[in-house]
Amino acid sequence: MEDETTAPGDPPVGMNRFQFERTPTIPTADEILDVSFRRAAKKRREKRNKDRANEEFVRAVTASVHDRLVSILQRFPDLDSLPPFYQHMVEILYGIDRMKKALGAIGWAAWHVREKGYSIASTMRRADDVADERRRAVARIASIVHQIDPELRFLNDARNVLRKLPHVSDEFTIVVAGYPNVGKSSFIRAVSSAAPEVAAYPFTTKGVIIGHRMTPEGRIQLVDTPGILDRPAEERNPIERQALAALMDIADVCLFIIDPSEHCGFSLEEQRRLLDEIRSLVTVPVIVTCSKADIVRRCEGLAMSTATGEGVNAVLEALLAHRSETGQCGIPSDSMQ
Ligand SMILES: Nc1nc2c(ncn2[C@@H]2O[C@H](COP(=O)(O)OP(=O)(O)OP(=O)(O)O)[C@@H](O)[C@H]2O)c(=O)[nH]1
Ligand SMILES: [Mg+2]
Repeated sequence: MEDETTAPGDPPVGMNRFQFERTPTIPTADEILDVSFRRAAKKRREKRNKDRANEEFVRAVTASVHDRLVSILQRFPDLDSLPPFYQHMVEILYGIDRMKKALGAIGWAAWHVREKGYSIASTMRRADDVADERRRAVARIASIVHQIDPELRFLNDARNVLRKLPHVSDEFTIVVAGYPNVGKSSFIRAVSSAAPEVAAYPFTTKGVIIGHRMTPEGRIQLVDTPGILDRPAEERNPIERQALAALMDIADVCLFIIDPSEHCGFSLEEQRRLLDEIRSLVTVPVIVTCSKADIVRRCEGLAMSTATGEGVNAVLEALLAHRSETGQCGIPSDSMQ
């Protein structure tokens, strides 16, 4: 589905607006059946010829259930054309194949409901007990739809989680990494031209800050990595490892923040080890900066303080200098020895 409306500050239409946000709630089997039966029953009450009414009831239920199932498929994002970041996320959290299987089951049910429903409807006029045929059709349709209830619930759960993912567009992207409390979010807030988006990654309870900034060359985005780098690589679970890889995948340049004051709770040594790991993970340039320069100056590289604003612009400029290299594999910068 193509989005035609944009709110102020939204990326322009066509720039990977995240499609799960526009996916309606997926009903359960009972919800689909209740609405379809209620509508068809209302029509039946209005008919005088009872035999014709029974047949039309079955046709109406069949059409309604079928169309509702097809509409779920039509309004669900096409997984193969999702931007890579979201494909990654769907894969990490639910599995693309698992999700395709669920969608396939819904297509199967739509087809079977139509086959069964219309086939009973077309022969019921000749049956001895038309009302009995109607009940048979209802039972068949209900049974088919109930069979896919777990798939409907699975897709709705996924939709509820995926629609809350942060908006990540294909603009020039700075991914901000570093241990917790080093000042990642503070930096994104300091350089964002509008109020940063606060979203969530489903694999962490921490709020994600996504910031944007207008520059003469166009808009850039800054993406936070909270709750993923809280522990050494070997202690990270598979979801965290994949999530980190997915985030690094969207980076045009990575900003690694070191807190030399160690107020963040991690020693300089530990922070340097994480820096080495990040460098081995990405093919884009890694810019290193030391935060909290208002407290401690123990940094040979770019020092900054989001508290006083010192050095913040210089860090941003160093990052933007890599804009012309977008799409190329950069050589990790060695701003800190
Ligand atoms: N003095 C001083 N404090 C800072 C500076 N930058 C950040 N802080 C403080 O450090 C703490 C952590 O900052 P955040 O920006 O939340 O750090 P973070 O890296 O986003 O942390 P997580 O989201 O937990 O990973 C906060 O209390 C900030 O106020 C700075 O330049 N100077
Ligand atoms: Mg943060």
